[in-house]
Amino acid sequence: MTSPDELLALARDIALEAGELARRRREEGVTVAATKSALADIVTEADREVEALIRARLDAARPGDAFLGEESGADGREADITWVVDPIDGTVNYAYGLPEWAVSIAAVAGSADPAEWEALAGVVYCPATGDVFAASREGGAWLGERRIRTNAEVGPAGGLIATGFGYDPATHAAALDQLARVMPIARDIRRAGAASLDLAAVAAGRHDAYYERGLNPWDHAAGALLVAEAGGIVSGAPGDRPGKAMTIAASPGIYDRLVEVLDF
Ligand code: LIP
Repeated sequence: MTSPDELLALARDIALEAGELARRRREEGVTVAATKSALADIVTEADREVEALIRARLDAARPGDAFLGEESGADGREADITWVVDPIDGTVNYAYGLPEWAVSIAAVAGSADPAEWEALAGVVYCPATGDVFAASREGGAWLGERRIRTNAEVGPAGGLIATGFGYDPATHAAALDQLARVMPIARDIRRAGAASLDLAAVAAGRHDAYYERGLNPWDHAAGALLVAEAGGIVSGAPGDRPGKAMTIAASPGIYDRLVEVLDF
């Protein structure tokens, strides 16, 4: 069986190549190819091209593995390892020319079901900043060569808490009600627009917590491993795995308070 660190080395190499392609396409100008689940949910030609590159590199290196990508879906293979990929997480930021977008690649044991998989390795690469966040199971979480950990404690002013809003306008009223309940425990709120980078920020102590409803497996597969390996707590609703219903990632010093105000 390939070790998590070997899977991580492959994921990192591919993420760097994919991120460079995405960065070049951004400089050349971005074309929206289609909308998906809602008018605001766009896919660019670069999303599709970058995912095709990642898929080709993984197929060449590990032809027996399975694949689940945001743009091309699941290949339906039965395999010991499944690669869960968001080629450009933060697509809207990418299309507008904002820097908060990332290549997110994770390797999981078992199926591509967040309720069942065991995350083994994950990389979140932000070409705009050069930040390479990486984690392997029981290997810790890293930013470049530096080991990262969630914040040891949350100050008296409250937590720096990130969140996001889904593409479906029908979900926004409930999300705003939830945000109103969170504000009393927050020093401030951040909304960066890329779940993988929000999760990486929790792992690196740049956020105290992050929560969002409606995430897809590829949005959180790598970032959730980063947070867990950095000493944070990752869940869906309490006792559940992260998923569509809810994703929560927090330093231990604020997790319980956040769960309480989210009021499941
Ligand atoms: C995005 C997430 C973000 C969420 C957006 C969207 P995409 O993923 O990273 O956190 O708020 O609605 O789901 O579509 O850019 O890959």
